[in-house]
Amino acid sequence: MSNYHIKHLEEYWQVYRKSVRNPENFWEEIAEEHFLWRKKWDKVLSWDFSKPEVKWFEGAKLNITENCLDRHLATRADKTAILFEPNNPDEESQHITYRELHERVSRFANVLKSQGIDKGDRVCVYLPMIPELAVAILACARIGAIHSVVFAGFSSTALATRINDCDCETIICSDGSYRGKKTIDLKSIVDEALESCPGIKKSFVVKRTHTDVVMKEGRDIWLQPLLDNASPTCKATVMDAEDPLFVLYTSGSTGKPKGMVHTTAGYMVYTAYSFKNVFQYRENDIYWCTADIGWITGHSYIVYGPLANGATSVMFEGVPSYPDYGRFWEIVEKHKVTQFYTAPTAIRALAKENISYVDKYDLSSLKVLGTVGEPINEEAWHWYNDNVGKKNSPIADTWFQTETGGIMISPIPYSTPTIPTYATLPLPGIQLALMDENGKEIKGNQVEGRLTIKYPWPSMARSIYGDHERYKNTYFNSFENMYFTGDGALRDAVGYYRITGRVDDVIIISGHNLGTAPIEDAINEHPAVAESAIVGFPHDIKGNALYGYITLKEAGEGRDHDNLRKEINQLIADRIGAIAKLDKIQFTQGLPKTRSGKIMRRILRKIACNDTSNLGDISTLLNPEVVKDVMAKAII
Ligand code: 6R9
Repeated sequence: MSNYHIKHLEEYWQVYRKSVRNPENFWEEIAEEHFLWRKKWDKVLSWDFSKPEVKWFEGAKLNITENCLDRHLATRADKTAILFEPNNPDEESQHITYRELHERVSRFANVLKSQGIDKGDRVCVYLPMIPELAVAILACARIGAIHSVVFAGFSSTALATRINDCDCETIICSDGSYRGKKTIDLKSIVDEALESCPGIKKSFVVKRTHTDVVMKEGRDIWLQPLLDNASPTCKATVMDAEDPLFVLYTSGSTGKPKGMVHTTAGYMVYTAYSFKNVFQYRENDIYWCTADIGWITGHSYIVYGPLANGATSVMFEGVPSYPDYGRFWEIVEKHKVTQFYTAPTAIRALAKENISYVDKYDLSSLKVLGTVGEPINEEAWHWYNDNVGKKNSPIADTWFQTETGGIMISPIPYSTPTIPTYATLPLPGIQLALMDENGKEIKGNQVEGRLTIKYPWPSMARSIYGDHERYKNTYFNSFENMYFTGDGALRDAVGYYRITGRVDDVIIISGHNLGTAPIEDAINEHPAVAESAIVGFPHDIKGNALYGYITLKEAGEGRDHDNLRKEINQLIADRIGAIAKLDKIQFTQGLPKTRSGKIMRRILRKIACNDTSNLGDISTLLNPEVVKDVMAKAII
């Protein structure tokens, strides 16, 4: 028997040790017991990080949708698979059962097939968070087409770049989307993008907002009539373990976005296993991840991981602030959500608002909380723990990347300890190492370095679409025989990991390496501070000095800025040391963020260095107006 579901600390260590002693054995047992294979593998793993080449479950045949859908029909046909919560709270929620989802995916898959889409073809999916998004990607997977989801908040330029990079001939989009009070004209964004995408032959359009759209003859097709006429059953295409399942773009700070290629069997096994353990998932739970499916978190932990476990996964179309800041909590109460998984940026935004928005609702159904995407600062962690979890729901601070496919470092709620700002422990099968600048592993505890992974895990990306050389250079050239994450981390006296931020963001002051996360964490402790971002700028004596961009809570508005500056620097001196004091502090209305909520320090660094002629790739920027404002008021 494999230890598929870890239940206490001792068991964690036991499982972890076993997974490291013999990784192949460990994953093989899990794959054997918990999935449906058309044919089992000939070899569990072959790998060579110098190429790099990694193959899991070679020779196996399967279809991931048979694992996410068909397999559940015998016992869970009437169970809700996707619980759709619309943007407008007055519109009814939809409970889509496994039987219905199976049928909808099959119809959609038949439509794609009848339109000439084949195994290996790339299909761009540009849809809001409506059930058709999940259905569309599963339909692709059903027939072996490779989906490439582009977050439906991206601009036409960002969309076009991704369509062209991935050689897509098909796009699935919608007439429009709802986001809070706004209705967005998605179709015209697509039309604009397609002007520079000569490769696109067909565009399938889902009706959501009933907005007037222009349908281009010969290219644009309404989807619904096709679905109505399609057969409700569709034989799944048998895939090889290493056949690509999807491409998902991660924005590099410069240059082209990278289309990470994920393959079938390993991705399925790892996302299913990590979902089950990190969220301590049990049969009747109602699990909700607030991410967008256009992000790896949504792929792995709204769609594939939960459905592979036969779970009920909530899919929310709207935003946390509509109709008011209580919306998340209203949904938790309404559906008796048991696991709630969100991002630090959302937590900080909600913590800024009146606590009555939280207190109004009954959150007693919650058992596990999760966070992902950025380092969570201590204050936000406590706010989440106290007000949402009522000190009763462990917080899984989950660290992972588009490239890793699944969660790599996280507490296992109810089994391993949680510590504010710490992602804590690697999941079973994940072998971490911290490296110094000279490429030497830093052993022992109470050390800090570059976070790397020294052994393959099943859900790792296999390549960058169309550019394997770039894949090698970006991830495998920094340290021999290791995958380099690009993040810095520290391992404390006990061996728990804390992510200190992107290594690119590290600031060297008088010879000391300072990660951004711990300093921002100290700043955010100040009662007047809502959020902060620090960057370095050149300094004659220290080499670099620190520039802080700080947004204030309502309580801080109207306070004397010079006093605030002193208090904040005092806090930093107390918590970290005088070396980390800020030379310049600019109070701003907001911070530039990516659309998945990450602070773009790269732009702030350019502003601090008075070098704003070329801000690099800003196609994923959420709030361009903030950049202008920050630039106008920069302290140079
Ligand atoms: C899942 C996701 C990956 C980068 C990653 C790191 C940061 C993610 C984090 C975290 C600290 C956490 N990150 N989770 N930093 N603590 N719990 O976010 O994927 O969009 O590819 O970003 O996000 O810097 O390297 P992706």
